[in-house]
Amino acid sequence: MTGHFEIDDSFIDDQNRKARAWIDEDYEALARKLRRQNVDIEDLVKKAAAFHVAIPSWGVGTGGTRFARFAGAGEPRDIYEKLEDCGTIFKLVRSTPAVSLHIPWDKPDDASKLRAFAGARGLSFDAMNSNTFQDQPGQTHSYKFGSLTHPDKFVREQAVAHNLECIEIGKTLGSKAHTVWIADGGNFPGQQNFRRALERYLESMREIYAALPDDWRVFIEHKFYEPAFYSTVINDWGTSYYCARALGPKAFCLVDLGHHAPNVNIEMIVARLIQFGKLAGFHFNDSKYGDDDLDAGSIKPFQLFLIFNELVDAELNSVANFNPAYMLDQSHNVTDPIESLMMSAVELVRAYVQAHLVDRDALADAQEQCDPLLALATLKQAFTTDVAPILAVARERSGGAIDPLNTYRQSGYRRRKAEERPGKKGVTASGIV
Ligand code: RM4
Ligand code: MN
Ligand code: MN
Repeated sequence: MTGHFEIDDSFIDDQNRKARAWIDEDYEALARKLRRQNVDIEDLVKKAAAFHVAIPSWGVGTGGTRFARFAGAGEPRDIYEKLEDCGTIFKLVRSTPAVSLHIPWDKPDDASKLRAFAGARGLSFDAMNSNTFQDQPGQTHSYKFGSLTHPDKFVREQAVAHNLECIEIGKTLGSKAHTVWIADGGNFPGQQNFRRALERYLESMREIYAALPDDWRVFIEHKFYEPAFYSTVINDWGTSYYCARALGPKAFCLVDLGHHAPNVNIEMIVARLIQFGKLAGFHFNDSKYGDDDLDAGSIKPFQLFLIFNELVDAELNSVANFNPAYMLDQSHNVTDPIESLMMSAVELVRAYVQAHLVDRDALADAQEQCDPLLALATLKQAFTTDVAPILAVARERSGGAIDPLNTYRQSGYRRRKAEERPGKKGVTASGIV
């Protein structure tokens, strides 16, 4: 892979020099404003620099809908090229040092080699993800009617074995968690016995749980519909919580923002899972209608902030068992995936820093005094503060770009990759990612 185009550190420095004038001015102005609120801007820069979110390996390829997929120029053609792109994102935004792998989409031929390749780019591996929602070439049993909950025990065994294989690969990669999302459910009333399906799920998950190394966690990901349109087996956070409890202390509940009905109070679900010590972490994305997999913060930035408000509250209170894994899970159908992932990572750091700006004493007072208006105003004050200079300075100090989008575009990275990676052009088959 040597000889492939990479964005040079000196190029980033050059671009940063051009942004110097405005960044210094804006940073100083914000520092003064925050000082009036008794906030030290340097503390927030440290918080911003410490926030990390994992990139999904499947996110750097162009996504699609069930109608079509329009391949982008210079798309990565294998996991090594995907890691090159993840390395580029990391280089520019600095908040994305880990990659979450989907198996078998990104099954490595040699996991040790892949780990070394990632390590050379400063990358490590976050949670593994299994795939029992598609059939693979040569597979013995079909998942058409389910996987871990299928009526046929041979199908269930095959699905369990696949999850064990993911854990094995993850051990070599240095991963410490395994995420299980199943597509199991029913399209028609009566198709599935609800209780029996959940019993089978637990039986299968117990086998997966038993294979977890001591220092691993397993994440249960709920979803209320799709691809099954009438019912899903792990449909909501309550079911997920019940299963995590039933499985044991290494099982936690993952919240994918797109896996809820519109208008559901997700921040409250997050608070509940924190309180019960069972929050695994997130698949961040945004949506208007369903599991749209749009870029984080693109539709409901206030909701994102309110979620981080709960997370920061837990962080500041050192809540037990609070160790959320942050991941993106998006499908980039019409944008350059690298650009979308960089901007999404930035949106998460923004929400995180803004949540740290909430005057928590004032908020607690307003709550105790039964003053809803002041409570909201306290949150809004943090949410409406433009923290962009903090994010830019945090990136710059850790070697990243003050303006990642512009730096990326100026670098010509995508054009160079289009030359290096020929062969994927025009309209191809539909596909989720
Ligand atoms: C699902 C779910 C999983 C993701 C797949 C591709 O809706 O979000 O996390 O792995 O899509
Ligand atoms: Mn997800
Ligand atoms: Mn999803």
